Amino acid sequence: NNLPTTTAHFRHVDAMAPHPSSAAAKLSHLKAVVLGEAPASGDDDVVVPSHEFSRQALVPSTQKYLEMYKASIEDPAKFWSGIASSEFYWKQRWGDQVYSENLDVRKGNINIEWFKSGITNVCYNCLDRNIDAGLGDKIAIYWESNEPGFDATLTYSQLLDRVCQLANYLKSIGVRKGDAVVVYLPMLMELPITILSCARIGAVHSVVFAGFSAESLAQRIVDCKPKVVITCNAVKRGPKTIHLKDIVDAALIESANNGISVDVCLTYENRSALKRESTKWEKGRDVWWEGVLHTTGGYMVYAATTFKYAFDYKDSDVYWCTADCGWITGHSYVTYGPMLNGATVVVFEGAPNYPDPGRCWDIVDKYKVTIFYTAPTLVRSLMRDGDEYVTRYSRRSLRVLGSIGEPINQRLGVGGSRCPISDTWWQTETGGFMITPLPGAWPQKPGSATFPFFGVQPVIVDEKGVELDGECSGYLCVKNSWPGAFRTLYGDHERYETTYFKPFPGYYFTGDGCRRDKDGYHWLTGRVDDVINVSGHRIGTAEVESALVSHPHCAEAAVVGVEHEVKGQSIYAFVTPVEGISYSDELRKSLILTVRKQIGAFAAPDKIHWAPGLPKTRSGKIMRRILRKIASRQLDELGDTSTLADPGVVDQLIKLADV
Ligand code: 6R9
Repeated sequence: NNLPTTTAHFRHVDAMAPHPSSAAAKLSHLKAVVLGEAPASGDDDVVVPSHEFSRQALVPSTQKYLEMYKASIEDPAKFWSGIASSEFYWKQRWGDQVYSENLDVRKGNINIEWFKSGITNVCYNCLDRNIDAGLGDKIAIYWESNEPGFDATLTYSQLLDRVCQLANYLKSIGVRKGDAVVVYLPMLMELPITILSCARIGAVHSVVFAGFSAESLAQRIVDCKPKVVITCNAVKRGPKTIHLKDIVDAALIESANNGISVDVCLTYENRSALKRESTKWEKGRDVWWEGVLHTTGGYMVYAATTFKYAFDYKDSDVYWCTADCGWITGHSYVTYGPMLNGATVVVFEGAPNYPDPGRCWDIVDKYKVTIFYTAPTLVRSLMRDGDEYVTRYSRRSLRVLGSIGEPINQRLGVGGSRCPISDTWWQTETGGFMITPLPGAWPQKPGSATFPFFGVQPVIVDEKGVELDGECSGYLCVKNSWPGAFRTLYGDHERYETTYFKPFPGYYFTGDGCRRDKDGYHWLTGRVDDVINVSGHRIGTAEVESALVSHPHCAEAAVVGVEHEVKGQSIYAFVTPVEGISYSDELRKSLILTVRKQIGAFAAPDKIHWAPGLPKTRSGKIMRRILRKIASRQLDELGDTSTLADPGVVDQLIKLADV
């Protein structure tokens, strides 16, 4: 019952309802073309793929999906080994068993293995294999700089040359298979080049999003003890120049203080942002980039296959994903997924609203982008600036849209626009899409990620871990393994088991809530744990709280997420100052600065709410449920406060809400 039922869906597919409806037609071009127009009503809005789209789609009907899905569940070994051997190069084939798994903590250690003892190289599969197949002169990357008018391209052959140079350099300074390389780069071509070079020589790349602070970077350096850190001297984002190398310098001092010194800091000269003459330099450690020249198998097969089907990829497509390679989306769907398919990828260095909010559509027209994959938060932020920035551009090349990162706001939902939208639900942990529309295969419902990808068996369980049937809502788990599944937490297998497999024995627990409707569509309802999703960036409440309490004037802090028009959620912090310190604007600013410094600007609280005390149970647990209600000003929905150690705390907090 978590699959499309034929009656409900074929009716719609066969009907091939004409759209958009007249109500929808009144809505703005922005909503219509970028992410579809707003649905008129609730769940039951069904958007049928156009006949034209379905006819050419890789999965052209619900029936075809059901056939393939059943094959993937009934015999996963056959399904995935078929794809792995027909579409990838393996130096050595895997052993007798395609996969083995234990996802049940009651039966021993958690263990997921796919294509065991197979030998392959994901970089070889991205580049050499495609070049051998005749794609050498195909554009691999369109690079668009921050400044309109500055751009560059690399063909697959040129990309391979650049990757080999860097891979050779890394080898020459002693980077070996299994060694870690920390990468702190913005969206230059050098970022995918670096990722692929590491993969080529078997080095583990730890890409740190270039928005993280020196302290966060230092922590990651200490964790993975790399021989080399790769960065660039500076980057421009919009009108601002950010001196990345200075941040790395500070991080290297900090990590050296913690006993980890790094031999080489390889620095790319990003001339349009800063000339090398003005770059601070530490002789002996710093080297200019020039002249210098997950487990792999399962991740590779999964990233490539999900990319192909969820975006209905064709050789002639030009693909643009707006994510930064510092996050998982940039790994699976800027670099590996598309390149394994030999796709042409746009890499954009700059900010989406620079020099004006039309930049994205300018890029779409300039490169004739056909598949555009982005986050609802970006669209919301651009929508504030009005339609004229959108309608100025034709956007005619677009054929498929994808969305990622958060439950897609109803108002931005699909509504019968020309392009199908893949609302892809997945996680860093899953490596690739898990629940996603296959455009062309079945009708969509705005706001729903629809049905599971091949080989994925999602289940919804209640708080006791009992699987629920039919229409229901509860905790989203997965019952089996899939090739892209993460195999452990680096260096901490115990935490891996505790966090993901112990909450509901027998299943992988996603941390998300989910509802299944009468037609079997899945609706993600957001995190049920202490994770806040700000502009698609996943932030743990504990991380922000510990940054706040490290401030000498902060006694206690509790952080919750509140709904935010553009960011999805924003960070709202309740702070109790230490005895004798009173609230002040200065303290507020300095607390925010502490978080920016320790984690990064994207994690800074939007609101500090002074709290003489926090609502706690008698056992001392902070009741976040109450804090969330206060933060979102739903004061009449506070619920039962009688179990609090001191119910008076709540009234105090309400009084201070607007101080
Ligand atoms: C790829 C990525 C994962 C969390 C996930 C969920 C939320 C992602 C979503 C979505 C609703 C979607 N999420 N996609 N919620 N609909 N289409 O974002 O990975 O940074 O690990 O975040 O994002 O809450 O659990 P990650």
